[in-house]
Formats: sequence, C-alpha cells, structure tokens
Amino acid sequence: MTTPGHVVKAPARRLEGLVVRSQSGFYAVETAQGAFTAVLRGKIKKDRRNHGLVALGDRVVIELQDLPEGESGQVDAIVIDILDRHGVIARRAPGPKGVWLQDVVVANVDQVVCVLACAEPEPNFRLLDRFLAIAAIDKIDALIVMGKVDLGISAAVAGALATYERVGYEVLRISTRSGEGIERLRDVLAGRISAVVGPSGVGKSSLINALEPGLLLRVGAVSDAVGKGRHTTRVGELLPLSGGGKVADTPGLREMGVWQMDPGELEWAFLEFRDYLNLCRFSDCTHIHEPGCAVRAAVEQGDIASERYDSYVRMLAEP
Ligand SMILES: Nc1nc2c(ncn2[C@@H]2O[C@H](COP(=O)(O)OP(=O)(O)OP(=O)(O)O)[C@@H](O)[C@H]2O)c(=O)[nH]1
Ligand SMILES: [Mg+2]
Ligand SMILES: [Zn+2]
Repeated sequence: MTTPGHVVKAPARRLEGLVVRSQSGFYAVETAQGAFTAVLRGKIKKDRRNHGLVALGDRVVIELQDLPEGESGQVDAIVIDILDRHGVIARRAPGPKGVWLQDVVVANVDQVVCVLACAEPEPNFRLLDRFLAIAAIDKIDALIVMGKVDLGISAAVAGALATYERVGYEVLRISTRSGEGIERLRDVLAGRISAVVGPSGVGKSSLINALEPGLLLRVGAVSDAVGKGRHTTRVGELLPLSGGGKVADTPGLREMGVWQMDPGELEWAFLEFRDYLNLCRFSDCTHIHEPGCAVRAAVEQGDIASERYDSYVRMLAEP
C-alpha cells in the first residue's frame, strides 16, 4: 500500500478517499493522490459503539502525517472524518456485556450479490432470506447467484430458485468451471458498486476471479468432512472492474443477525408480502397469530412460499 515518495509536499494535507480494505484497525484508503494506510484518531476510536466504525466502502477524510521524505512507515495518514453512508450491509455482532454492536460488512453499495452453491456447501436458503431482507430494508438492489451449477441442480434447489424468481429476484445460474452465467454477471456488475456476500466456500472469490483473472484472489478448498468452506477470504476488499464499477469480495458469513429493524420494516422486506399487508384485518398485524391475517391466508393457499414465511417468523422472533 505504502509507496515511497508520496509524502505530500505542497497541497492538501487533507484528502477525501475510499476505504478499499479494512483490517485490524488499518485502513487502505484510495485518493486522487494515491493510496495511503490510515488509522483512526483516538477521539473517534474511543466511542465503544463505534466498534468497526470505519468500514469497507466508506468515504473518509484523511489527514496526512508529516513524515520526513523516505521515512513514511506503514501508517501515513489518520482518518479524521467519515462521510455519510448509503447502502450499508450491516449485521449485529455480540459485544461486551451482552450488548449488540453493529458490524458493517460494506458501506455505500448499490447492489448486493447473494451467492449460494448448488452443493459443497449445500445451499442455505434461510440465510439467503436474511441477506435479501437486509438489502430490502437498506434499499439496496439484490440478486441471487446460484453457483457451481456444474455439480447439478437438484429438484429441491430448482424449486427454491423458482420461488425467488416468482417473488421478482433475478437468479443467475453460474459455474466458474464451465463459464456458464459469467457474462450475465459481468453485465449486471458493470458500472455499479456491488458487494458479493454468502457463506464460506460457495465460490465468491472464484466468481470475481472469473470476471477479472488479473486479480488472482485466493480461493480455498471446501473441506470434505463437513462440506463447509474454510474461510479463505479473511478480509473484505473493494476491487475495480475493468468494465467500470467496483465489487467487494467479502469473507464468508455464517450468520446474519439483523441490525436494528422494526417489525414494520421486516414485513415490507419480504417483497411478496407487500400485496397482502393492507388486507389484514388489523393494521398492526404481525402475521403470526392475528385473526383475519391475509399473509397467512396467502401462505395457506400457496401464494406465499411457506419457507419464506418461516424465515420471516424466525427473523421477527429475534431479540
Ligand atoms: N464445482 C465447482 N467448484 C467451484 C466453482 N467455483 C468455485 N469452486 C470451488 O469452490 C471452492 C471455494 O471457492 P472460493 O472462491 O474460495 O469460495 P469463497 O466463497 O470465496 O469462500 P470464502 O473466501 O471462504 O468465503 C474452491 O475449491 C473452488 O475451486 C464452480 O463453479 N464449480
Ligand atoms: Mg473468498
Ligand atoms: Zn397479517
């Protein structure tokens, strides 16, 4: 990150930049004047709730440190401000004394690409529902990638994918082995800021490598014993796409607890519920036990998939 000779002589000691990597308190920040490694200033850092305060994708203001020419060490700037965010993918993480902290996976994205695999590991659609709901709450476009289609699409997986397509999500069926679906992925990412999310081992880094072979991201084996990924990508990274735009590769996420959400947001986040919300007898219906619930009636009639309703019930029950 640090290149010799970029200690600024004359102009701005303060620069605006983009956090392209965030690791243990060190932030790689790209600016119009080059790349810098920044840390947080004490004042910002002190705030307990601000754990993980600066996130991948943040736009920040950094102040360059005065270092003699040739002596710029690993750290050459301090983050002094974080600009307003939009499109945040955040989850909750357990903090000290039982409080929940916000863990921002990536900020300022236009769309999230939720990746599952046909097998190795087996697809977890309940986790997918969480990603989709979080995206909807934050008004980020979401699309689904079903990867490793070279391993075969079972009837159960095909049925689940059809459900998401009926709801209105685009589903890309992709194999980095055969190349199927890669061109369409390239098209949907072009010119936008996207985050690739999903469990470990589903092939997120492999997808990005297939699009941009020059990036040479590390990919890992899926352990045979448990069919789980090995958390090969440890740190998220925001990468440039040659067709314009950027894509964030993120570490595999096992869990996706929803950060600060109210029930009214959640019902809205399940897109196929929207048509029924006004038809429930009670305007504050939670769609769990109330009589005259149009959402549950739609589930019983098969118009809303019972698995999706299940995800809603589980997410609503979270503390
Ligand atoms: N059969 C098959 N295997 C694939 C495909 N894409 C990736 N893999 C394999 O899946 C394994 C995991 O790939 P990664 O790209 O490291 O997965 P990841 O989602 O980035 O995993 P983490 O970084 O741990 O979150 C590797 O062994 C890849 O070779 C595919 O299209 N088909
Ligand atoms: Mg990876
Ligand atoms: Zn209802």
